[in-house]
Amino acid sequence: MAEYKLHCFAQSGNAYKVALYLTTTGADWDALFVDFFKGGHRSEGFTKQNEMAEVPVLEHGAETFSQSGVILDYLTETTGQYGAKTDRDRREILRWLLWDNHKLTANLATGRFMANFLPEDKRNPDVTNFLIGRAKAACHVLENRLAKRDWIVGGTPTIADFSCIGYMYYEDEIPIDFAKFPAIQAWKGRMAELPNWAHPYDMMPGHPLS
Ligand SMILES: N[C@@H](CCC(=O)N[C@@H](CS)C(=O)NCC(=O)O)C(=O)O
Repeated sequence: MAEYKLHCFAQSGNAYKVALYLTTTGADWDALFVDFFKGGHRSEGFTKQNEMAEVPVLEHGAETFSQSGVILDYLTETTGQYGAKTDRDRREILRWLLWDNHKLTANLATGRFMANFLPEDKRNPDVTNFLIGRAKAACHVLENRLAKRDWIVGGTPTIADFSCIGYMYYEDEIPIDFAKFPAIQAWKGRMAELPNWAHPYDMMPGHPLS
């Protein structure tokens, strides 16, 4: 049995943040499929592990964690990789994790969901446009940050990068012109050079949707 078990599905950028971390650090991990589109995250078995009914969930020995930011923080302790080197950087990483969850991922993920996965008769273009507008504003913030530096915090990749990259490789499913964000595009290229990088659809189960 693998050391880490990640409850995930291929369309989940939040799960990808952790899956990519586990993969590039060479951790021994297995993906446990959550059938999200059939309500698997709301099942009794799943909510016993995570009362928030959200993917991802990580199991490690007797410990179970949810919230990708918390999981990434935990993994920096167990693997010793991609964490902060100073107290100042630790706070900077936390600042970007909070921002990512609130402004970047929240809007990118929900806008993408509305545009691609919600049944067509339930889609509301006004809501989608609002979310994508918010996501674009967040992308401008990230673009400005990355225009003068290779990584979000410090001089090497950290879990802040793993968090913010979560949805970036699903670009074909997000109605944003990413060509207008050259620093983000270059950073995605650098992340894709990390060991064993793969696209989320090739890293986690459940693609294509059946
Ligand atoms: N802040 C959470 C967000 C997790 C999240 O929203 N996951 C999605 C799947 S990508 C989910 O399970 N959503 C369930 C729902 O909104 O009902 C994290 O970083 O783990």
